Amino acid sequence: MEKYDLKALQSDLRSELVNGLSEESVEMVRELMCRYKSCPKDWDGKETWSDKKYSRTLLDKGNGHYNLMILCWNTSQESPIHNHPNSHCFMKTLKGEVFEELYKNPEMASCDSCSDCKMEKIEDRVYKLNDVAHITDADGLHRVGNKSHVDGAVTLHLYSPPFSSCLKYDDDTGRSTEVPMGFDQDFSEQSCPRSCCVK
Ligand code: CSS
Ligand code: FE2
Repeated sequence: MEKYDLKALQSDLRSELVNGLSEESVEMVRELMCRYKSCPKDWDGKETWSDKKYSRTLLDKGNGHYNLMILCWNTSQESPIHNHPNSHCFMKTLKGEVFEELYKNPEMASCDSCSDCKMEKIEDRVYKLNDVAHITDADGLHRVGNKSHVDGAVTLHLYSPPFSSCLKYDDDTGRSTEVPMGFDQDFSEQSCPRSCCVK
């Protein structure tokens, strides 16, 4: 059987999301990301590691319908609690293991009087090699990170529609601040816009 590598996944994502993500295509995207089994040579040269913050490397702009990217989480690095504005977030573990803390979205809370509420955690989750997660703001907000003091972790993310800033939330007050989200590397120009030949 022909190997289902990252190029094949990118090509299938292009086809599946040619008109953007619909509710019906959510399961298909999840299945495609599950079907792909992590192989480090597929993203050879696309990892980058920082001591300051997890890094973000853009692989594909999906004709404007989504962003596909690789995140490298150095030891003990984590994100703030954040949202994914009006977007679907799919995350697959390519290397190591990442944790996810899921929080209630204060925007969905019924308590109007409360503008200073500690963020309420709903669940702790762990995503091992090849696991795929999916979240929208309706499910909640999350913090993602790498608890290991020894090993880095690598994750593959698909956001549809794409976004270039998100809200981060203060743990103690629930107050949000808009933060721009840049890329440390961009390989998207190397992806052919046609689904037949993603490089
Ligand atoms: N949303 C974060 C990563 S955790 S899903 C980001 O894209 O930087
Ligand atoms: Fe996230």
